[in-house]
Amino acid sequence: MKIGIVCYPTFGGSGVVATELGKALAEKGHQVHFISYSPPVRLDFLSGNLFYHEVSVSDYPLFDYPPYELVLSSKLVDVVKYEKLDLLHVHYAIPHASAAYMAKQILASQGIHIPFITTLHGTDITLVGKDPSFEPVITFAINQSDAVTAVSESLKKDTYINFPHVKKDIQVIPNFICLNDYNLDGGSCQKKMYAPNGERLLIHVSNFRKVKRVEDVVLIFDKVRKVIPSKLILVGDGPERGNIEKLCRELSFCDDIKSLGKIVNPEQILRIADLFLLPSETESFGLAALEAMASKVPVISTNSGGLPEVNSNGFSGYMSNVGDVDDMAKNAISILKDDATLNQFKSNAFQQAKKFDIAKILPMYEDLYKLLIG
Ligand code: GMT
Repeated sequence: MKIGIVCYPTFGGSGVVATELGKALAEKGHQVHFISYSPPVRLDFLSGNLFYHEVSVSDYPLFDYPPYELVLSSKLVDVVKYEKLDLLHVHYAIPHASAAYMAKQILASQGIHIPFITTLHGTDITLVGKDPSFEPVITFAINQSDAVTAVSESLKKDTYINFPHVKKDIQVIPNFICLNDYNLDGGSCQKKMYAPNGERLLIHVSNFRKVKRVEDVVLIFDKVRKVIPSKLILVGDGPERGNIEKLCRELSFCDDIKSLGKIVNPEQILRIADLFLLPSETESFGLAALEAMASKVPVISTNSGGLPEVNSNGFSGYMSNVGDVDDMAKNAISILKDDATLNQFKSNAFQQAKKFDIAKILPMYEDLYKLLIG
């Protein structure tokens, strides 16, 4: 099949899922064309059947708000026509679904018929998408998609609640990881750099948006370190990073926290961690938690959104109510308290991650593609 994938090229989960999906499809022999405004960060190679098409937005002074959606639509028309694509798969509804709809109509007027799939990822529905100014367009674009998928049951439910006029049947296809990419051997020298005296290593990876509640990560860590010698690694960047680093500098245990910024392949640092902290206000899925579990790292998370579909309470980690840092710290300590318990949770986390191996999830997308192409 010849598939066009539209995504955000950034470190966010939707771009990561789209890129990993495209790479896996290409490996299976499909031809995949990524269309975005810069190369997706996880697109670390191109091959005979993996292509990238850049959407460039004109900076004409009249445009206070550059019309990205229009140039994306035009690019889609161009790529579908000249690369003879069979279907488009757009990740994140805003503005990709409406751009795909526009492209589809333009192509239809030229006698070319192409289906498009919209995959809903989370904030396009739960945060950004709830803004009433987006509602009519998102509802329309979802209803006009040839197929719609959501990354969790929770997100599917939220879509019908937040967008009451959405009539489309939504199929849940969970996010995935490619377990083969997780090289779990080694790392002991690297671990010594961050935990020189054998301390436990806690880690948080996110885009440092308010929804991630990174200050709760620091509060949990403070409670844990008072009971068990530990260090904290923060990975990622975003609007809250400055505030968090300021908070850390004011704390007496500032030296126990390292903020590393963005890392393209987080598994390189996850493999040395003992515990992953994800105290988010909401997560449609929590890909970062799954990446941690694939690295044999148990997860302390909230129980909001789709997290209960990913983290198994008492098995791969624990879940608490949003903001209950006391409970999250208590659970963290119970996992870290001795090697036998920690090793059991590490092994469980890996077992849980296996449920989301790409080998199980990829055929779901392929079947959907086949159905639409007919
Ligand atoms: O978490 C973010 O803020 C980024 C966002 C995105 O669109 O890239 O992530 C969302 O999609 C991920 C991939 O499907 C999910 O794993 C995340 O849970 C989801 N984020 C939220 O729902 C807050």
